[in-house]
Amino acid sequence: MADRFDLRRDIQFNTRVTSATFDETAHRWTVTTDKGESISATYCIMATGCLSQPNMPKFKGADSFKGAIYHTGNWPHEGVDFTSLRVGIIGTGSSAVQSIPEIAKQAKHLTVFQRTATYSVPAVNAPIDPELVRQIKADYAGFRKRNNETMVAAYARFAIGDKSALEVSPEERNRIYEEAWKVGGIMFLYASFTDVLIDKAANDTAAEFIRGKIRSIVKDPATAKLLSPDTVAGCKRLCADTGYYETYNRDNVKLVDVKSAPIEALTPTGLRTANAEFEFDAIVFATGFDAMTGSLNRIDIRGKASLPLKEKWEAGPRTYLGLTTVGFPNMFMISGPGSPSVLTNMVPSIEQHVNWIADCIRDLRVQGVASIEAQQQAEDAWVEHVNEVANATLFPSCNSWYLGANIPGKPRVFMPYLGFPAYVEKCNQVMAAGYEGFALNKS
Ligand code: NA7
Repeated sequence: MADRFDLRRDIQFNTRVTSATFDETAHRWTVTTDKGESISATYCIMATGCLSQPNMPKFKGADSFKGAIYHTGNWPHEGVDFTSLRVGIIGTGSSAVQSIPEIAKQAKHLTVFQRTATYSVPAVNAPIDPELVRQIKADYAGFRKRNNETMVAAYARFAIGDKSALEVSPEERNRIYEEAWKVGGIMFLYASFTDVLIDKAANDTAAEFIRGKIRSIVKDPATAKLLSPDTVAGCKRLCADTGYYETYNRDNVKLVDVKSAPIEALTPTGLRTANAEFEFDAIVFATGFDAMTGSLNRIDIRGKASLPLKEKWEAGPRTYLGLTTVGFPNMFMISGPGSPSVLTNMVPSIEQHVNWIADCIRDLRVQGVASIEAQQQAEDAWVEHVNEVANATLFPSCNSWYLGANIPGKPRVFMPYLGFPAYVEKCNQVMAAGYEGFALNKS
């Protein structure tokens, strides 16, 4: 791809950006790197990722463990061989449910430390049926257009439901869930019915369906019970797995509840919970990310009056459209907080941002605009709107990373914006109206 589009000349590898500072007189950004370079640019586009800053819990004795430590978000490129090792894994989110079945196949023994049970549906990963590929390729543009009209900009492998989960008979509901389960993928929650993520009673039907599946798959009733969540399904990101629940039927896998007896410390030979000691050769942290703001806050970004972004966002991120933030002219974010980002299929979301920003920069050049900056009123209204939409759903009802609730001390703010089509329309309107809500500085 890089060669085909002749991109290599614009890429500098193995470089960490350490700071980005806006010069109000020159209307330019100065970016410094860990290689000691200083680069001047008119625009600064932060394409730093929503889930790229790993979260490593600060356990006591963290450095004392003599074995190998891995984080699922920093996996060694050369791979890891767990053959004949005793392995512990912390966490049961998406990264864990994908790793656990694979590690269990290799390891001598695998202990899973679960704090909060997760809902997972079968991923049903498989080669795509050639006939489906042919159909998709016959109408790529139509395929993408149809997907982009769904709330999450994704393809559902089954007909998208247009009914409430509560308006159909229990038999019909079960049939629809069963079909979505068989087909696979997380559209199980987004597309089976209209209200699973809005109405608690509707959500309960999906939650109970998944719990039923857990009970039917996991042979040991105590393990099945511990694996069964009692929270809102999909409030924390729904997981998709390949043989996750089945893995607990293996003799070499054990599930340990660390909600009732939390992990207290790492030790030279393993780890200690409030009521037991465990010995391991390797420990895998599947403990997630400082999502959406972590990778931005890691860089010393300073806008007008040298205000650090981190300070501006002390009480939570504030943006206009998730693309820009007041006080930081000519800085754009790709899939920033306040944009649909992680609640969509990321590829169309990122493409929409890239296209919008590219068109915006073209317009600014044509019009001789030196800098663009979101206006306070527009930002405040957008933040309020993002919250209003989220509060009409079940999403704010649990301690998810969408809310920053997985990181101690992080402000509790629902970060992504729900609803891709409405968002795209809003961005297009803003542009068509001559960048409504932005101040364009010509000097
Ligand atoms: P997640 O979904 O944030 O999962 C992290 C897991 O780690 C989750 O089960 C946490 O339990 C657990 N965790 C975190 N800290 C601890 C401590 N201190 N003790 C015990 N357990 C802990 O991250 P993933 O990498 O799996 O997935 C991130 C996204 O990537 C995913 O949502 C998809 O969008 C793709 P908790 O639930 O907080 O009790």
